[in-house]
Amino acid sequence: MEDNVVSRSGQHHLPRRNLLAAAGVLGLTAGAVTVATTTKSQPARAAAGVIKKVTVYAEALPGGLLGYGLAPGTATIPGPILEMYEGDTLEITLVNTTTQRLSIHPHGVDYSTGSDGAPLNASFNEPGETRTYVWRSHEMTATAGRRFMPGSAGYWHYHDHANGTDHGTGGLNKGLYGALVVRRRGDILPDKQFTVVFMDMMINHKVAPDTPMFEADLGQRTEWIAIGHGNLFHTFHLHAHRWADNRTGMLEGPSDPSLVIDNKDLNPGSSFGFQVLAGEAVGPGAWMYHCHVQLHSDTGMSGLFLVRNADGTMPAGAQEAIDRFRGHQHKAAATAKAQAHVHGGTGS
Ligand SMILES: [Cu+2]
Repeated sequence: MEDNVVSRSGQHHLPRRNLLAAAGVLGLTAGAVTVATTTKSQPARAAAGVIKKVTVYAEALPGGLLGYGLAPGTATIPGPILEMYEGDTLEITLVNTTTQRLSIHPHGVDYSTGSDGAPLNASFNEPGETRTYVWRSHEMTATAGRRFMPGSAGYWHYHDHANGTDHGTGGLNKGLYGALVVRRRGDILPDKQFTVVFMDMMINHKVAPDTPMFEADLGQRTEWIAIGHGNLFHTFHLHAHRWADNRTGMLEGPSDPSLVIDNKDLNPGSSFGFQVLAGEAVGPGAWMYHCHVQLHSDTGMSGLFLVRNADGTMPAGAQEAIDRFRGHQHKAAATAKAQAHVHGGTGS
């Protein structure tokens, strides 16, 4: 009777004699489970992160545009690069100085519905309203079965999700977007950072030759954050530089299997980033970056990456190239376009 106890949970306990016989095996198993559990929770337990508070101002810009800035009167398109380390929390207090409903919605990080930035969750700023959004992040953790849950580190982005439509289409069209970088502790920090947003037929809301000219001295570590928005398919290409198609753009060792590329799809909502040493293996000069969809590059989706000499002086031929880009080249493109229209009109 005592040998066959039914517990409160309804499970039959083994008769004592069987229990004793099985004890050795059970003991080992239990031990193994304990070890596995310890291993699982030990290696990459998230460090206690810090809470970083940032105030972001959404402001009206000339031409009916909108932008985010870190101080009143400093809004830009794209907005400021927001950064955090895995495990940290970013508390974004968004001050809406405009007369329009808007929000801030992040990619890649952790947040509750209240910080979603979407009207679906009533998460937005009314005109003139100030609201705090909380973005959390986590480090990589080991899980059972020799697998890993990825951490939050990556080249992400943020944007409005409430202006114009419930998807923030109006906000994106007006310039409410920017880069969000989540770093892993120990990541190499860059000397310079560039945000490049391909959206519709524009780069950072500009068309060549008014697109940004990014500048660095030879050998400086430049970090590129590429973001896609809008309704068109794009491919990002950078002349004379190449990067590993992984989280950082750098190979982690001689057998790192990452593809090395110099062109990558940049479609709406996606983002990636990489670090390259300016002019590495090729030297200084005026290099181009552009969308590699030909129709797009021909009609204004290109810009310049000016790699100066290591001492900051202008390399030979660079100014001529810049002048060509700003004048002649795009005049020629415009002329070719006009001629194409003329030919089309004659029915040839
Ligand atoms: Cu394109």
